[in-house]
Amino acid sequence: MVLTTPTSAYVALGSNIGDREQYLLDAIACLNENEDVFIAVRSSIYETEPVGLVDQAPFLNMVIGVETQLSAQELFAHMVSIESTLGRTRELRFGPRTIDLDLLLYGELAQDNPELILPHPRMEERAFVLVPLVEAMKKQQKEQADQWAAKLQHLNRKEGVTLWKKM
Ligand code: PH2
Ligand code: MG
Ligand code: MG
Repeated sequence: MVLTTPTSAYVALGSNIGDREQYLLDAIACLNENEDVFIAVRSSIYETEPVGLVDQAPFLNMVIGVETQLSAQELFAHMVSIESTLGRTRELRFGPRTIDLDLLLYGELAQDNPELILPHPRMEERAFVLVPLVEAMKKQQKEQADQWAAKLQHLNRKEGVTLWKKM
């Protein structure tokens, strides 16, 4: 067995169909089922107004931090398979979904692979990502949290993100 130092990665979760909280919790449980993924930290759950396609139900969003031995590609593939297990269909870009799992950060990795761009290309514009990300990071990597908190400060649209369940 090859043991390598695990990488810290951050995953954003979102749901706006059905039992939204249960989808978030089921997705975390599925991620945790992989023996090479350890859930290190989770943010609170936020209720958020839809962004992009605004005529749809409000989302629940949260961010978790994981420690993983998987490569970014492997982790991403695992996330996509969880989405389909939990009934995600892709009819409309930015449209309603039972569960959406987005890989935000994988260690320091920056890559432009069109299949998986890292860091996530739209995260800096999205308060529904940055608010829970900063909360999760603060529990773990204070310095990195400050850096993202500064980006959140610069965001004009911070409204529409409400604490829904404190964790
Ligand atoms: N996800 C989208 C599009 N719009 N809006 C909110 N509030 N939360 C989301 O997770 C979200 C969205 C595409 O992934
Ligand atoms: Mg998304
Ligand atoms: Mg997605």
